[in-house]
Amino acid sequence: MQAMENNRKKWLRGLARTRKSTFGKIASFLGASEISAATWEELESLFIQSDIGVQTSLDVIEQVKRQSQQEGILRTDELLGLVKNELLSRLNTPPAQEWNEHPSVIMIAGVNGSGKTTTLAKLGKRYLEEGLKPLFVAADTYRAAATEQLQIWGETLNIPVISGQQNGDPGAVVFDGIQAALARKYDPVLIDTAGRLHTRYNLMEELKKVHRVAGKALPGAPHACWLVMDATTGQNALQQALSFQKAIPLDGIVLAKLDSSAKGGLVFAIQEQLGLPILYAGLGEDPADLMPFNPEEFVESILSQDQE
Ligand SMILES: Nc1nc2c(ncn2[C@@H]2O[C@H](COP(=O)(O)OP(=O)(O)O)[C@@H](O)[C@H]2O)c(=O)[nH]1
Ligand SMILES: [Mg+2]
Repeated sequence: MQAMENNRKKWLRGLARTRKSTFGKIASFLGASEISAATWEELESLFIQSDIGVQTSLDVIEQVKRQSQQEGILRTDELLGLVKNELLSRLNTPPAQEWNEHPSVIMIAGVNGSGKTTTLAKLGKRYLEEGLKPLFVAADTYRAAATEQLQIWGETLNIPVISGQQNGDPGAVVFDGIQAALARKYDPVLIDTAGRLHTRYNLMEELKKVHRVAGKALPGAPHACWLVMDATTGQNALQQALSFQKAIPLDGIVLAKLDSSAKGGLVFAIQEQLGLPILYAGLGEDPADLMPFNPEEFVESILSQDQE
C-alpha cells in the first residue's frame, strides 16, 4: 500500500511539467459546463498542442465524441473519464521481462545525451535490489568522459565495470565484458554504447558490429536491445529512433527525462509510430528515478488535478 502511494507520488511529481503545460489544461477545460460545438474545437486544439500527434488527437476526439453521444452525455465534466479511457486504450502495458538466458545481455543504445549511461545506473540499481549481480560494459569508447561516468556509477553502486582503452574497439570491450560475466557469473550484463562517433565512422555500422560481437561471445546475445529516447526532444526523437530500429533489432524503449519534458504526448506517438513498448520512464536524474512504465499511472498523472 505504502509502495503504491509512493509510486503514484513519483509519477505525479515526474509528470508535473507535462500536466501544467498541456494535459492539465484539458482536464481543467473539462470543468462543469455544457457541451457545445466550441467544446470539440477547443479540445482539438489542446490535444494538438500536447504533442500526441495530429492524427491521434483527431482520433481520440472522434471516439470521445461518439461515445458521449451514445451515452447521452451533456456536460463537459463527464467527458474527462471518456478521455482517460480513450488515452489508456492507446497504451500497452509493457510485457513482463523474462530472463531465460544466463547471463542475459542487454544492449542500451541512443543518441548522445539521451540518458543512456544514467539509465544503466538506474537499471543496475534495480537489478541489485532484485538480488542479481549486474555488470556494466563501457562500450562508448570514443569519449573518455563516457567511460569515466560509468565507472563513477559503478563505484557508487558497487557494480563492476569492464572498459577498454579510449578510441579502442568497442566490440573488443563487449567481448571482454561477456567473457568476464561468464567467468565470474555476473548477470545481467548491461552494455553502454556510443551515441555519436568521429565523422569517419558510421554509428549505425558500429552498433551492428557491437551487436554481432556480442553474439560471437555468447550465442543468442544480446538478449535485448533497448533504445533510450530523450522525452524533451519531441518529434525529433521519433526520427532518430527509426534509424536505430533499422540498424539493430530493438525490443523496447526507455523514455528518459519525462520529468524535464512538457511533451508527455510523445508516449502515444512512440507506441503508434514505432510499435515498440515503453519499458521504463526516467523521472529524474537519480538512480532511483526509473519507473516501469505504467499506462494507468501515466494517464492519471497527466490529467490529474491534484496539485502535487
Ligand atoms: N531530469 C532527468 N535528467 C536525466 C534523466 N536521464 C538522464 N538525465 C540527465 O541527462 C544528461 C545526459 O545523460 P547521460 O546518461 O549522460 O546520457 P548519454 O550521453 O546518453 O549517456 C545527464 O545530465 C543526466 O543526469 C531523467 O530521466 N531525468
Ligand atoms: Mg553516456
